[in-house]
Amino acid sequence: MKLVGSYTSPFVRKISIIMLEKGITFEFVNDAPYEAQNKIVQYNPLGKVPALVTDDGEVWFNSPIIVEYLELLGIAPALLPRDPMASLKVRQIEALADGIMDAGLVSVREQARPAAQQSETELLRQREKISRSLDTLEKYVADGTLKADELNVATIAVACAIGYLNFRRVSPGWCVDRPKLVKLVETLFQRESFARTEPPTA
Ligand SMILES: N[C@@H](CCC(=O)N[C@@H](CS)C(=O)NCC(=O)O)C(=O)O
Repeated sequence: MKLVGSYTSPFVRKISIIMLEKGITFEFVNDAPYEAQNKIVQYNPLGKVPALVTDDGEVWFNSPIIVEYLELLGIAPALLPRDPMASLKVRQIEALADGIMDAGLVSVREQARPAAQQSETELLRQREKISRSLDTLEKYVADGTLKADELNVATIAVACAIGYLNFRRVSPGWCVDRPKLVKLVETLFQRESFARTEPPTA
């Protein structure tokens, strides 16, 4: 299998981690969606990463769809519960984590524009999305919906989203007053799959 993506994308990291945890061998095709000459549209007309190319040449894109495909392969460990409603709840938290990644990405793109063109209103909207979502996640850890010792699509996505906030220094004070969430992500960050997919600093 081939995973098309960039090393800095949190969505790509989520998929890389899932494949590493399942022991699926894959070739990483490094391409940068924001660079002019990228070839990502060959795989995904939206020009977004990740895209997964199977050994049969079938292409899957949008990370939740790729997750679904990987789970369908039936390779342990299962990262979604077998019960459909329990699975949907895990997917809902994945969607929340993906939304944090989206908001982080919009913030980074906005801040990359010339200072005079940046919108403080837009940056504030994105910061508020992130803050509300993190508060919700803190509650999920407090009430046991999310567990630090449980490896599933939700905990992986949450740790990837927060890893991206740390990497891009978006909402740098995110850990203040969210001690349970801090503990959860620190537990996940200790895994080899997370260490191996840390975004490059240079
Ligand atoms: N919902 C998509 C989001 C993917 C996404 O936004 N990826 C970013 C990189 S982190 C991208 O490729 N952006 C390029 C663009 O928007 O043109 C997913 O889950 O795969």
